[in-house]
Amino acid sequence: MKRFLTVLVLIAVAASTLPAAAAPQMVLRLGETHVADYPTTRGDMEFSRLVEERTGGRIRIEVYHSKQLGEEKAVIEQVQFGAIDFTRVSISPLAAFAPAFDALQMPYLYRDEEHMWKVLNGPIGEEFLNSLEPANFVGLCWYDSGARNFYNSRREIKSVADLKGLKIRVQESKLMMGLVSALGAVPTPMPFGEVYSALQTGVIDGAENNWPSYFSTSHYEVAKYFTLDGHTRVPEILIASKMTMDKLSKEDQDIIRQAAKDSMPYQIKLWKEYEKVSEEKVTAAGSIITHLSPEAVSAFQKAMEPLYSELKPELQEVVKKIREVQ
Ligand code: BDP
Repeated sequence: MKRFLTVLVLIAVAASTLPAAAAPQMVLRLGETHVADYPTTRGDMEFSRLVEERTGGRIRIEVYHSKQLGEEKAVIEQVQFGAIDFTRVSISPLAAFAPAFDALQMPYLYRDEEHMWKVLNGPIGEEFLNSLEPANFVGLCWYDSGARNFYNSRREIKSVADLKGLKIRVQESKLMMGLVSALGAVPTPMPFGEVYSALQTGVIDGAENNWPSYFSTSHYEVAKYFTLDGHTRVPEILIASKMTMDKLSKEDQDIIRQAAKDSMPYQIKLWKEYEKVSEEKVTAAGSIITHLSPEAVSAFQKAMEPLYSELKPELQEVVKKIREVQ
């Protein structure tokens, strides 16, 4: 018994002298709209894992997925004021806080996916990440979001004319409202989380998104006509609150920036896999997938051209530079 007690005392002493590695010195929060297994959420988790590993556990970033901290617009506002430390969002709602971002999400802007990544990973993308500081954000990295397409519960969309009069939900973005109006449909801005029931009750006829979001939200259950028009590629972005970053040492800021960049290949790989899975699942569930003829695609592009002339001259310059990237 005496020996047993001595051992216990020794264990207690040893435990009390252990380095503090197990207890993080700083716990930060990241808000994410998507569910736990969605590629952006898994990218956030990889970012968090790398930060924890590289700071020896001093900094822990907790990922609150599935809108636990709120819908995108509200979360962006809180990041701006330092109440939430990080978020991963679509650049569409972010453009309300940093209008130049509209230049990166114009319809049919990129020739293809490779072109988009050249732009984002090159000097233009870097400039955009750095441009957020006056708005009190720090841009960290980009994630993949594929291309967005229209879907609805009423009819197959084979041409621009088929969209006429349909009520289409858009993100809380002026540009997206203009885009839907340019096609003769009626834009209805609404938070992401309200779209399923709005489709189900007929408050809206349709929405637009990529394969993974169409699948993961179950929108395919209530809007089975999906047209592959690929009107936009809207990158995802990981941002930090400038207030949070300003509290950290230069070394920790660098660790965070690098960890974000290093989480990109992982997110992009998962994205590709999840795009395929989503396409298979919604097709098996009975969605009607419509491929557009080249003429129909040209008509979509033509209908959206006025959006380019409505852009501010400085953003038209950015668009020109993006198009020049080879
Ligand atoms: C998804 C984005 C998400 C957006 C959502 C939407 O990943 O961040 O909020 O679209 O349409 O593709 O609101």
